[in-house]
Amino acid sequence: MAGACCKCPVSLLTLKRSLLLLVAPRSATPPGPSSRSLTVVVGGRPGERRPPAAVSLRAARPTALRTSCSYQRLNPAALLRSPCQDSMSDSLRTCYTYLNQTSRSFAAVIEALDGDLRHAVCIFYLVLRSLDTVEDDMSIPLEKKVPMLKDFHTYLYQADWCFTQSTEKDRQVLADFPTISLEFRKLGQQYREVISDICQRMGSGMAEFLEKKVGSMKEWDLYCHYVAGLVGIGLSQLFSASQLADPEVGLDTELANSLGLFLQKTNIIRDYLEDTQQGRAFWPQEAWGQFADRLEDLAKPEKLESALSCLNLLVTDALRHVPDVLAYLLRLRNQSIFNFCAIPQVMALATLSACYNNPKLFRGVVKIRKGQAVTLMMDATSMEAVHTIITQYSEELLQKVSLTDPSRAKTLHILGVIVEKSAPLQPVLQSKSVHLSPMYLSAAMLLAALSWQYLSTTVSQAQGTADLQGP
Ligand code: D61
Ligand code: MG
Repeated sequence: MAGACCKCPVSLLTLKRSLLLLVAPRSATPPGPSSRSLTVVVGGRPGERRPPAAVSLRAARPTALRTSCSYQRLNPAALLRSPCQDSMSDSLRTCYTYLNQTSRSFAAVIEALDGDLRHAVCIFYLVLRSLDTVEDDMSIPLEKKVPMLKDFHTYLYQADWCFTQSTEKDRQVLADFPTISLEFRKLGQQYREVISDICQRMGSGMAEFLEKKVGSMKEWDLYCHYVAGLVGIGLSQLFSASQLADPEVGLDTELANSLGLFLQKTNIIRDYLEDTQQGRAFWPQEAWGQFADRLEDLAKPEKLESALSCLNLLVTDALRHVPDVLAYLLRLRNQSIFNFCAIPQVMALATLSACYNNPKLFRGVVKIRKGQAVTLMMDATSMEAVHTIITQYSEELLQKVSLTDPSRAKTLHILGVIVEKSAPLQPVLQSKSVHLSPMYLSAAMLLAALSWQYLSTTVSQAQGTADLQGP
């Protein structure tokens, strides 16, 4: 097992403190135009350096996953303890500064990871953020960008490679790439191999999509696989390499891919307006082509009904990944890895629920409330809690499904599957009388409501078809 870097007991508490800092208001510059992080709640990735007090460089002792619903409460006395600091090289410290500057969504959960996995994931993030900065930079001509993306993995072993001409918000990671690649080369071989392999595959995938649009739904899955599914796959291999997760976690690439697809699709759906205003198109043509001649037309007020149908179709497609996410989380045994994986996923579900059937998505930014985000981040630390959260959002979504939505039957079906998977059968009968928890009862009632709605929808659709076909 990967050893702890120092002896101070760092637990969920540390993460929760970091998360509170994460959502605390700060005077960062507004997110840059291409920012696609998971911080629907608090804006995008900050454009300016985080104050040193908010940068929490802490190591953690590996912790087994909590299995009960007994939530750890914040202990005010513990808040007064000073966080332990690693003995870190200047270059590694700089990497953590870059992590905090470039990721508001993932920095806190990465910093709370146990043992040497923390550094590996931090460097993995920075390498891929650098690659993505090249992909997003519209000022680099295609004939230069394509080979850069394809060769990027080789720069990891060129000590002085850097790129100083980027115009992107995160250009510093490219300008100071030697600091990142130095720390990469210090990682264990088992980590370096994973990072380099994913970097190579993502770079080629990005290059492939520079020259073509996202057409079919299959191509949507493929693009999201390259830019986010591969992150899930690489992370899972890093977890297993650290021995903080079982080998099967790293081997099951389908489940790992789904975690990334769920996050990326959510961001692509949410960022419709920002992306189209900048001439970027990530919504698949197979979806929007059913409702409009041009993707930008969905933002026209007279197209609202079509726009909502298209939006709901894409949300329904993204929800397909939730059962895999649950199956993946069930395999995790380490608390820090569980938090790292579960928190972004529940935030994404909350975002999807806020976006579903929401006309505001075509006029501006859809946000989930700050308080809602804090609750999610604090709570999503056990499988039971994740089940409860998912059931609640399924219920919220169910209430929004309109009778006339073309994807209604599909949406109800996938919500039914999700709720079923979120309400595992009570394994133990606690006394002679059968005791069912409120969570179980609520899920069962929701499932019954879903089945009823689903059946009525499919029956009325069948009748509609029969009517059309005549006797
Ligand atoms: C568990 C925990 C975190 C996970 C995961 C499983 C599976 C996948 C991911 C995180 C990746 C989620 C990507 C969602 C955010 N999308 C982007 O940042 C887009 O760029 C994708 C390519 C770069 C990926 C960099 C990355 C992100 C998160 C990480 C990570 C690497 C490494 C470790 C942990 C988390 C987006 O970026 C635009 C922008 O934000 O400027 C884009 O260009 O579409
Ligand atoms: Mg990108």
